[in-house]
Amino acid sequence: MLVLKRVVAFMVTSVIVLATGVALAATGQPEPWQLGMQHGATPVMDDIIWFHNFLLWVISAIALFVLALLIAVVVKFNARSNPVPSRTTHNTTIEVIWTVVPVLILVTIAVPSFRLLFYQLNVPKADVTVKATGKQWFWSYSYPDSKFEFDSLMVQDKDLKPGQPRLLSVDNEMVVPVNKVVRVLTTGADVIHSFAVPSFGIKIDAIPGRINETWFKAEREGTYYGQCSELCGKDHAFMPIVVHVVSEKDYTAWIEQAKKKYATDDSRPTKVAAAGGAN
Ligand SMILES: [Cu+2]
Repeated sequence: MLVLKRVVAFMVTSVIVLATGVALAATGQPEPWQLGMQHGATPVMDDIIWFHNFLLWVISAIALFVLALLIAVVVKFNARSNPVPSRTTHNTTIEVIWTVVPVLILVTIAVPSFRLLFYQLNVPKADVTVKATGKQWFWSYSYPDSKFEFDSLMVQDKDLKPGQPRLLSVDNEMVVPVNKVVRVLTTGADVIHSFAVPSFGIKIDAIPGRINETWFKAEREGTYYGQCSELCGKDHAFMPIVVHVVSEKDYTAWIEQAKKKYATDDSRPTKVAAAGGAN
């Protein structure tokens, strides 16, 4: 009985979620018992969620229609209730309908699908550029406009502070301003990784020897979590991505502070070169 109750509760929740198109997770990270996708924080993700829900309605209607046809066939045309079967082999009207209707359905799906694809792939003029380099097994973020780079490593279980989600928190977060177009360049330093943040609707391979490009515009401040999404070795599961979206003012302050914190010592390579030359 308990199992039945749970199943019914699950189905009722599913129907409510499907009917309203509401994703339960609004925090930029996965949640226990989450149904649907993580809440969108960018216009691209909002469109992806819309498209997903739209397709769910289409496919549910098709599945129910086919189920109804099957039941009608089973009930009306079994050997007992229909002992003398019809010898009809062709019906032009029905043949035209079952060709044209699927074509119309596919066109209805293709239009928003291609529109979304172009929206994702056309990178608008960027306000901020961040290069994410996948390494075994952590990410490095570089801000070419401000000329600094830093590593972002997962916080180990024993070092977690209250409120930090396990396996998703990092020591140095990537920080970006709210409501600005952020261009993300990705590359790999060793093997193929993949930079993915579900709430932003981005997932793009980070491939050694080439630069990939995607973009997002976060419309709400907050902390958004993602993970490497290309199997890249033994610690693939332990190289999370954390993007902290802050106000323009906080972003400027962070940039100033980060420039000092992550400053690379330009004099060092020169010294090494000089030392090498002396020998
Ligand atoms: Cu990886």
